[in-house]
Amino acid sequence: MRKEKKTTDNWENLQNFQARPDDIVVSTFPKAGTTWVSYILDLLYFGNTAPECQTSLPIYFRVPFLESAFPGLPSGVEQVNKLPTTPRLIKTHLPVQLLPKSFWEQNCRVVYVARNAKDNAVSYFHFDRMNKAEPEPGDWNTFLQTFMDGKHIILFGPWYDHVRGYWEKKQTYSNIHYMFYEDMVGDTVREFEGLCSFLGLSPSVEDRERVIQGVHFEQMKQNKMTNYTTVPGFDTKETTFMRKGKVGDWKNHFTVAQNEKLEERYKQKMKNITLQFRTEI
Ligand code: PPS
Repeated sequence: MRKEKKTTDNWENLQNFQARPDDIVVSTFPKAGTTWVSYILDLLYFGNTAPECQTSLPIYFRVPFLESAFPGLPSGVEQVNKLPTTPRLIKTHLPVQLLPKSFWEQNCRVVYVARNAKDNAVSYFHFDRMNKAEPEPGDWNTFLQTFMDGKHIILFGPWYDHVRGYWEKKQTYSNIHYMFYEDMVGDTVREFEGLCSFLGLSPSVEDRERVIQGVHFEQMKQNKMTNYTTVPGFDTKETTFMRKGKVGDWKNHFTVAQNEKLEERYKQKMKNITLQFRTEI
């Protein structure tokens, strides 16, 4: 809530953000694979031209979080405005209707990553346990209830509306590339190729290998520039940002009753849509 308050203080600035046509937006509901795709993009565009950044600048400075407004740090908008790179890679969790309109006017490319609701909820729960800048998430059952009710994070709205909003936008705005976390885990190479094709990039065999190796879960978990261990507000004693990186961990968390309840809610909220998720691979 505290973070949301700061973001709303900066709301006008955010909504008036001036996009450039070559900006690339990475949009997700939190914990759906933002850092993974951000790092793929960063390596693709700047792995060769700015290799020193790979060892000195954490990913959250290279791909700023647009709506962020943390005390003592420049806002996300200020950080993006100061980015020296072309293209600018920009992270957001804003739901489609709150994304600054300039991105649409400039016909910017948007890479959206969606993750199945069950694993997304589990990942978010552990993240909230670790993130001391946010209120405690309570126990798993309490957390899951607020997540299912769509009340967990007001600014980004319910998971259902988020994934649905970008899916529906894609029907009329062709510059959205809609990806699934489960597909990325299942076949990283194929998803990487699809992303390159959307971006109009044809990396050399060596570059392709370098990116694919570099973005492997274990590599990113060890890499201080991508594993978020440099963030002071994260208490990593019990869990870490790069936690498991798996599809289906929800099975280790949900009771049968919790699963039935989510399935029921899911059916109501996700009817009349062609969007399909896999909860195991
Ligand atoms: S955030 O805070 O919204 O930016 O978090 P986000 O990066 O979207 O999501 C974090 C989850 O993504 C997993 N992750 C990965 N999985 C597989 N492979 C790679 N390379 C990878 N990088 C990040 C990370 O482990 C979090 O998921 P969980 O399930 O908690 O492990």
